Amino acid sequence: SRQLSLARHALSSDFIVPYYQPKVELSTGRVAGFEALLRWRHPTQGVQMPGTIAAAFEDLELAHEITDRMLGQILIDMRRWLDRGLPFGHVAMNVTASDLRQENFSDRLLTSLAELSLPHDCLQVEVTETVFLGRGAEYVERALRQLHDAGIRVALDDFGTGYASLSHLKQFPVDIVKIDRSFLHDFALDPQNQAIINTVINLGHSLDIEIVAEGIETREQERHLLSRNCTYGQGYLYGKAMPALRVPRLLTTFQ
Ligand code: G
Ligand code: G
Ligand code: MN
Ligand code: NA
Repeated sequence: SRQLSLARHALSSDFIVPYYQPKVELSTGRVAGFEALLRWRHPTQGVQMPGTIAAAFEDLELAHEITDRMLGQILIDMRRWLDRGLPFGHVAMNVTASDLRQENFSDRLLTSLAELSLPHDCLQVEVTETVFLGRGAEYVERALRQLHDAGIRVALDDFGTGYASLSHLKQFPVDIVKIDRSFLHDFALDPQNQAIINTVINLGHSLDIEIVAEGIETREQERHLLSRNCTYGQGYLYGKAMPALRVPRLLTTFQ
C-alpha cells in the first residue's frame, strides 16, 4: 500500500525520529522524564503524526524496524543529554506486543543500553492493555519481567480504556499506570470521570504503582489532580512532543 512504501522510504532515509513530551512532577513542576513519540519528518510536508504510517505498524518486519530506529535514536539522545549533565530523568518508549514477542527483544535492548553505558533506570517501556491479551501473552510477560527485573520500569498506557482487568496489575510487572486522557476531558463537568480518576490514584497508592495523569491541558485539571495526590502529569499544559534539540533548553529553564 501507499502507507507501507511511505514508511519504507521514511526508514531508509532517516526521517523517522522520536519527539519528546515532558512528564512533570505535579507538586513542583519539575520535569521528571519524557515520553518518546514517533514523528515522521517529511522533507516537503513537514512533521507527520504516527497515524500517517499506521499501516506500517501492521507489517511486522517494518514495525520492528521502526521500534529499532526509535530505540537507537532515543539511546543516542539520552547519551548526549547525560554527557552534558542534563537532568532529563528518563525516556519512556512505546512498544507493542509484537515487539515484546520477539525472541531476543529484551536482551538486545539491554545490550544496546550497555553499549552506550546508559543506566537502566533512564529507559522505561510503555505498553497498552492489549499486550496482556491474545497470542503469546506468556512471551510478553517473560520479556516485561526480564526488563523490569533489570531495572527498566514498565508503564501501562491508556489505563481504563481497554480490556485489562485489575488482575493484570498483579500478574504483570507494572510499575507505572498512565490514566488515559479521555478521563480528563470534560472532567470539570463529569463526576463519573472524577470518580474514576480518584479511584485509579488510590489504587496506585495502595499497590505502590506510580500514577501519571495524561492529557492535562488546564490549571484546573492540575489542581484537582494535586488535591488527590496524583504524583505525575503529562499534557499540553506542560508541553507538546518536541524535537530532541529543544529538550536541553526546556530542562535548563524549568529546573
Ligand atoms: O502524538 P501522538 O499522535 O504521537 O501518538 C499517537 C499514537 O501513536 C499514540 O497512541 C502513541 O502511543 C503511538 N506511538 C507514538 N510513538 C510510537 C512508537 O514509537 N511506537 C509505537 N508502537 N507507537 C507509538
Ligand atoms: O496513546 P498515547 O498515550 O501514547 O498517545 C499520546 C497521544 O496523546 C499523542 O498523540 C500525544 O500527542 C497526545 N497528547 C499528549 N498530551 C495531550 C494533551 O494534553 N491533549 C491532547 N488532546 N492530546 C495529547
Ligand atoms: Mn504512550
Ligand atoms: Na495514553
